[in-house]
Amino acid sequence: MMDYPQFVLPKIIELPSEGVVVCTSPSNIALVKYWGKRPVQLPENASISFTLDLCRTTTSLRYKKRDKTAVDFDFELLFEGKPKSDFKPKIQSFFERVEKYVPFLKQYTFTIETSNTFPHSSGIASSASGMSALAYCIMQLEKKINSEITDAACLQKASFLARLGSGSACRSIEGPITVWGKHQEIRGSSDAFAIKFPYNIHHNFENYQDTILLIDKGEKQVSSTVGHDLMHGHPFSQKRFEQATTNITKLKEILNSGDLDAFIEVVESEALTLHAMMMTSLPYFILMKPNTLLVINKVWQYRKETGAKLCFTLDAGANVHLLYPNSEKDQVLDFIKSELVAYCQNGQYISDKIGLGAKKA
Ligand code: 2P0
Repeated sequence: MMDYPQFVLPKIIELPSEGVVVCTSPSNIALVKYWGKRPVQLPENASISFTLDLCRTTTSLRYKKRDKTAVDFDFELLFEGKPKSDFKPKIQSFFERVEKYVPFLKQYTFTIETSNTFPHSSGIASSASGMSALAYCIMQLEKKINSEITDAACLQKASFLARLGSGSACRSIEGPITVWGKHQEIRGSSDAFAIKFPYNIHHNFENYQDTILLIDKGEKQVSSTVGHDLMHGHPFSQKRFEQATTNITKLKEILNSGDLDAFIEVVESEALTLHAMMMTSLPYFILMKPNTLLVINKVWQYRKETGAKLCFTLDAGANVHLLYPNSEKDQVLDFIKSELVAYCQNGQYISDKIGLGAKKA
């Protein structure tokens, strides 16, 4: 039986012969983290994230109809203008996974050109922006084939496809806040795709800021695939998945009430728990660097002294995301420049904020 029949393209009448679609999609930062999955690309717990605005991937998908349908996919990949063969396997397996939902892929020769607004190997999740941008491009092509698809269905299918490329990517299609994973208290939530947070969001979160401190740009010690895998047989995994579920319930309330102290508590606890899971798996990893800890302590000290609502979160790496309300922007940026830049590699940081997701470029 076919899984998710609602995402299978109805009979194809006519295919456009050639053209190009260009899309751009942002990264996102999880507040409640996705860490642990089961086949195929289904999360062990629901996660919720801020969609970012400026950290983006722009992808152009050039398509040309082949003379006859072949058994293989035919695509070329250019990253920042140059051929990039090491990205090909990931796209090959993405195509294999999504083909049954977008069965026209083998009928085209594709040239995929992609570039990021953020530095390569900066530790910013390029799989989230990259896979969501590609999925969104594919849906722009599907729209030309299936003009009856509604905008809402198109967004949902883009998220569904993006998930099959990289789990967190499904949360980048829409914004400002998305939820991925079935959760009893989030209406319409699903393991198969992310949805826009379907409740009222307090104005405290409008234009919420995320300044990303680039602490260490070294190669990732643990790929996300390995990382997720470490949650199988992990001594604390079940408790962790339950905790994430409870934290989503808490955040649902916090996003509505605007209680920033409660927000800080959930978000920082989630970040440290994610790293605690890695420190307590076998094999074990420490992905924070000394400067990560120094920054965290500075943030706590600043908060204590000023009462600011600044907090941190972490991805599966050493970089620190600083989250704070737009109303505190000037003071926090002064603090970052005077106290935190010294801990960043080459003094690098990226000022981003909450954003609205993928779009045509
Ligand atoms: C997240 N991360 O929720 C968590 C927190 C990193 C830390 O999702 O294997 O690249 O492609 O599904 O999405 C990173 O993992 O993993 C991730 P795959 P993905 O954002």
